[in-house]
Amino acid sequence: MARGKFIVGTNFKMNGSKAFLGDLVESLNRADLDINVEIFISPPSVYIDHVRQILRKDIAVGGQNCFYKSSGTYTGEMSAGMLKDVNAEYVILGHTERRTLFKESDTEIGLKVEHALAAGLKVIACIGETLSERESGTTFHVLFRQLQAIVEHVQDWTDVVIAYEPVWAIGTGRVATPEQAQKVHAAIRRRLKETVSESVGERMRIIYGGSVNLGNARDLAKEKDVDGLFVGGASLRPEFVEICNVLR
Ligand code: G2H
Repeated sequence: MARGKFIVGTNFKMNGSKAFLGDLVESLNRADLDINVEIFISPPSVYIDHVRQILRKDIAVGGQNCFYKSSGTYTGEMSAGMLKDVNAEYVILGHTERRTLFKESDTEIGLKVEHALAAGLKVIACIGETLSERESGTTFHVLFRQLQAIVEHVQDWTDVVIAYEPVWAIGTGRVATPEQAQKVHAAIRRRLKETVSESVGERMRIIYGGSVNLGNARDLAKEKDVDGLFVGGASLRPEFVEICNVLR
């Protein structure tokens, strides 16, 4: 069963400015990019509309978060419909920084995934264990708990991508080894086969994030259950273009 294109996505987090993003977009617009790779970039929300207007159309734009209500008295929040309105195609949900710094629960993330899919966005649903959870042997327990909260809120999985982002690898320079990533991705796939269906598990694109850079991208991408790369820090540097071409 076909799994869809390899994905390379960014999470710019709270970085950049209109000028910086303008330069970055210009370099992507000029780049010779692999047509076999699906690419999306996720600027801070205030820049999404601008970036969408200046960026080449074969690269998608995504949001880094959205709320689970369509509109109303939710100061500071944005809905999935609003992201759609400015032509975002993707939204990142459940990133560890949302879970820890902004206290988002598994349930809240499940609700957000449901809301975003209903609005027609594609969802990058993030799950990941902390270092202490890994060291205490609870990695799979934690990942499957986070995954279950998403499973309970999804009917149609067509527009879902799972991002495995070990918290201990995020922004630390300590990337998971290809073997570590493969082992977890295979386990997530197996779990989806057991809890959702054989075909959803088989077709699900599971991407890896956490200190991805040009030096480790190729080896990670070779693993059979690594269906893409999710890039933070390195996406703000010129090497991002080469990471996009990692399959060449
Ligand atoms: C994890 C990752 C982006 P970085 O958040 O998904 O960031 O590559 O900086 O570890």
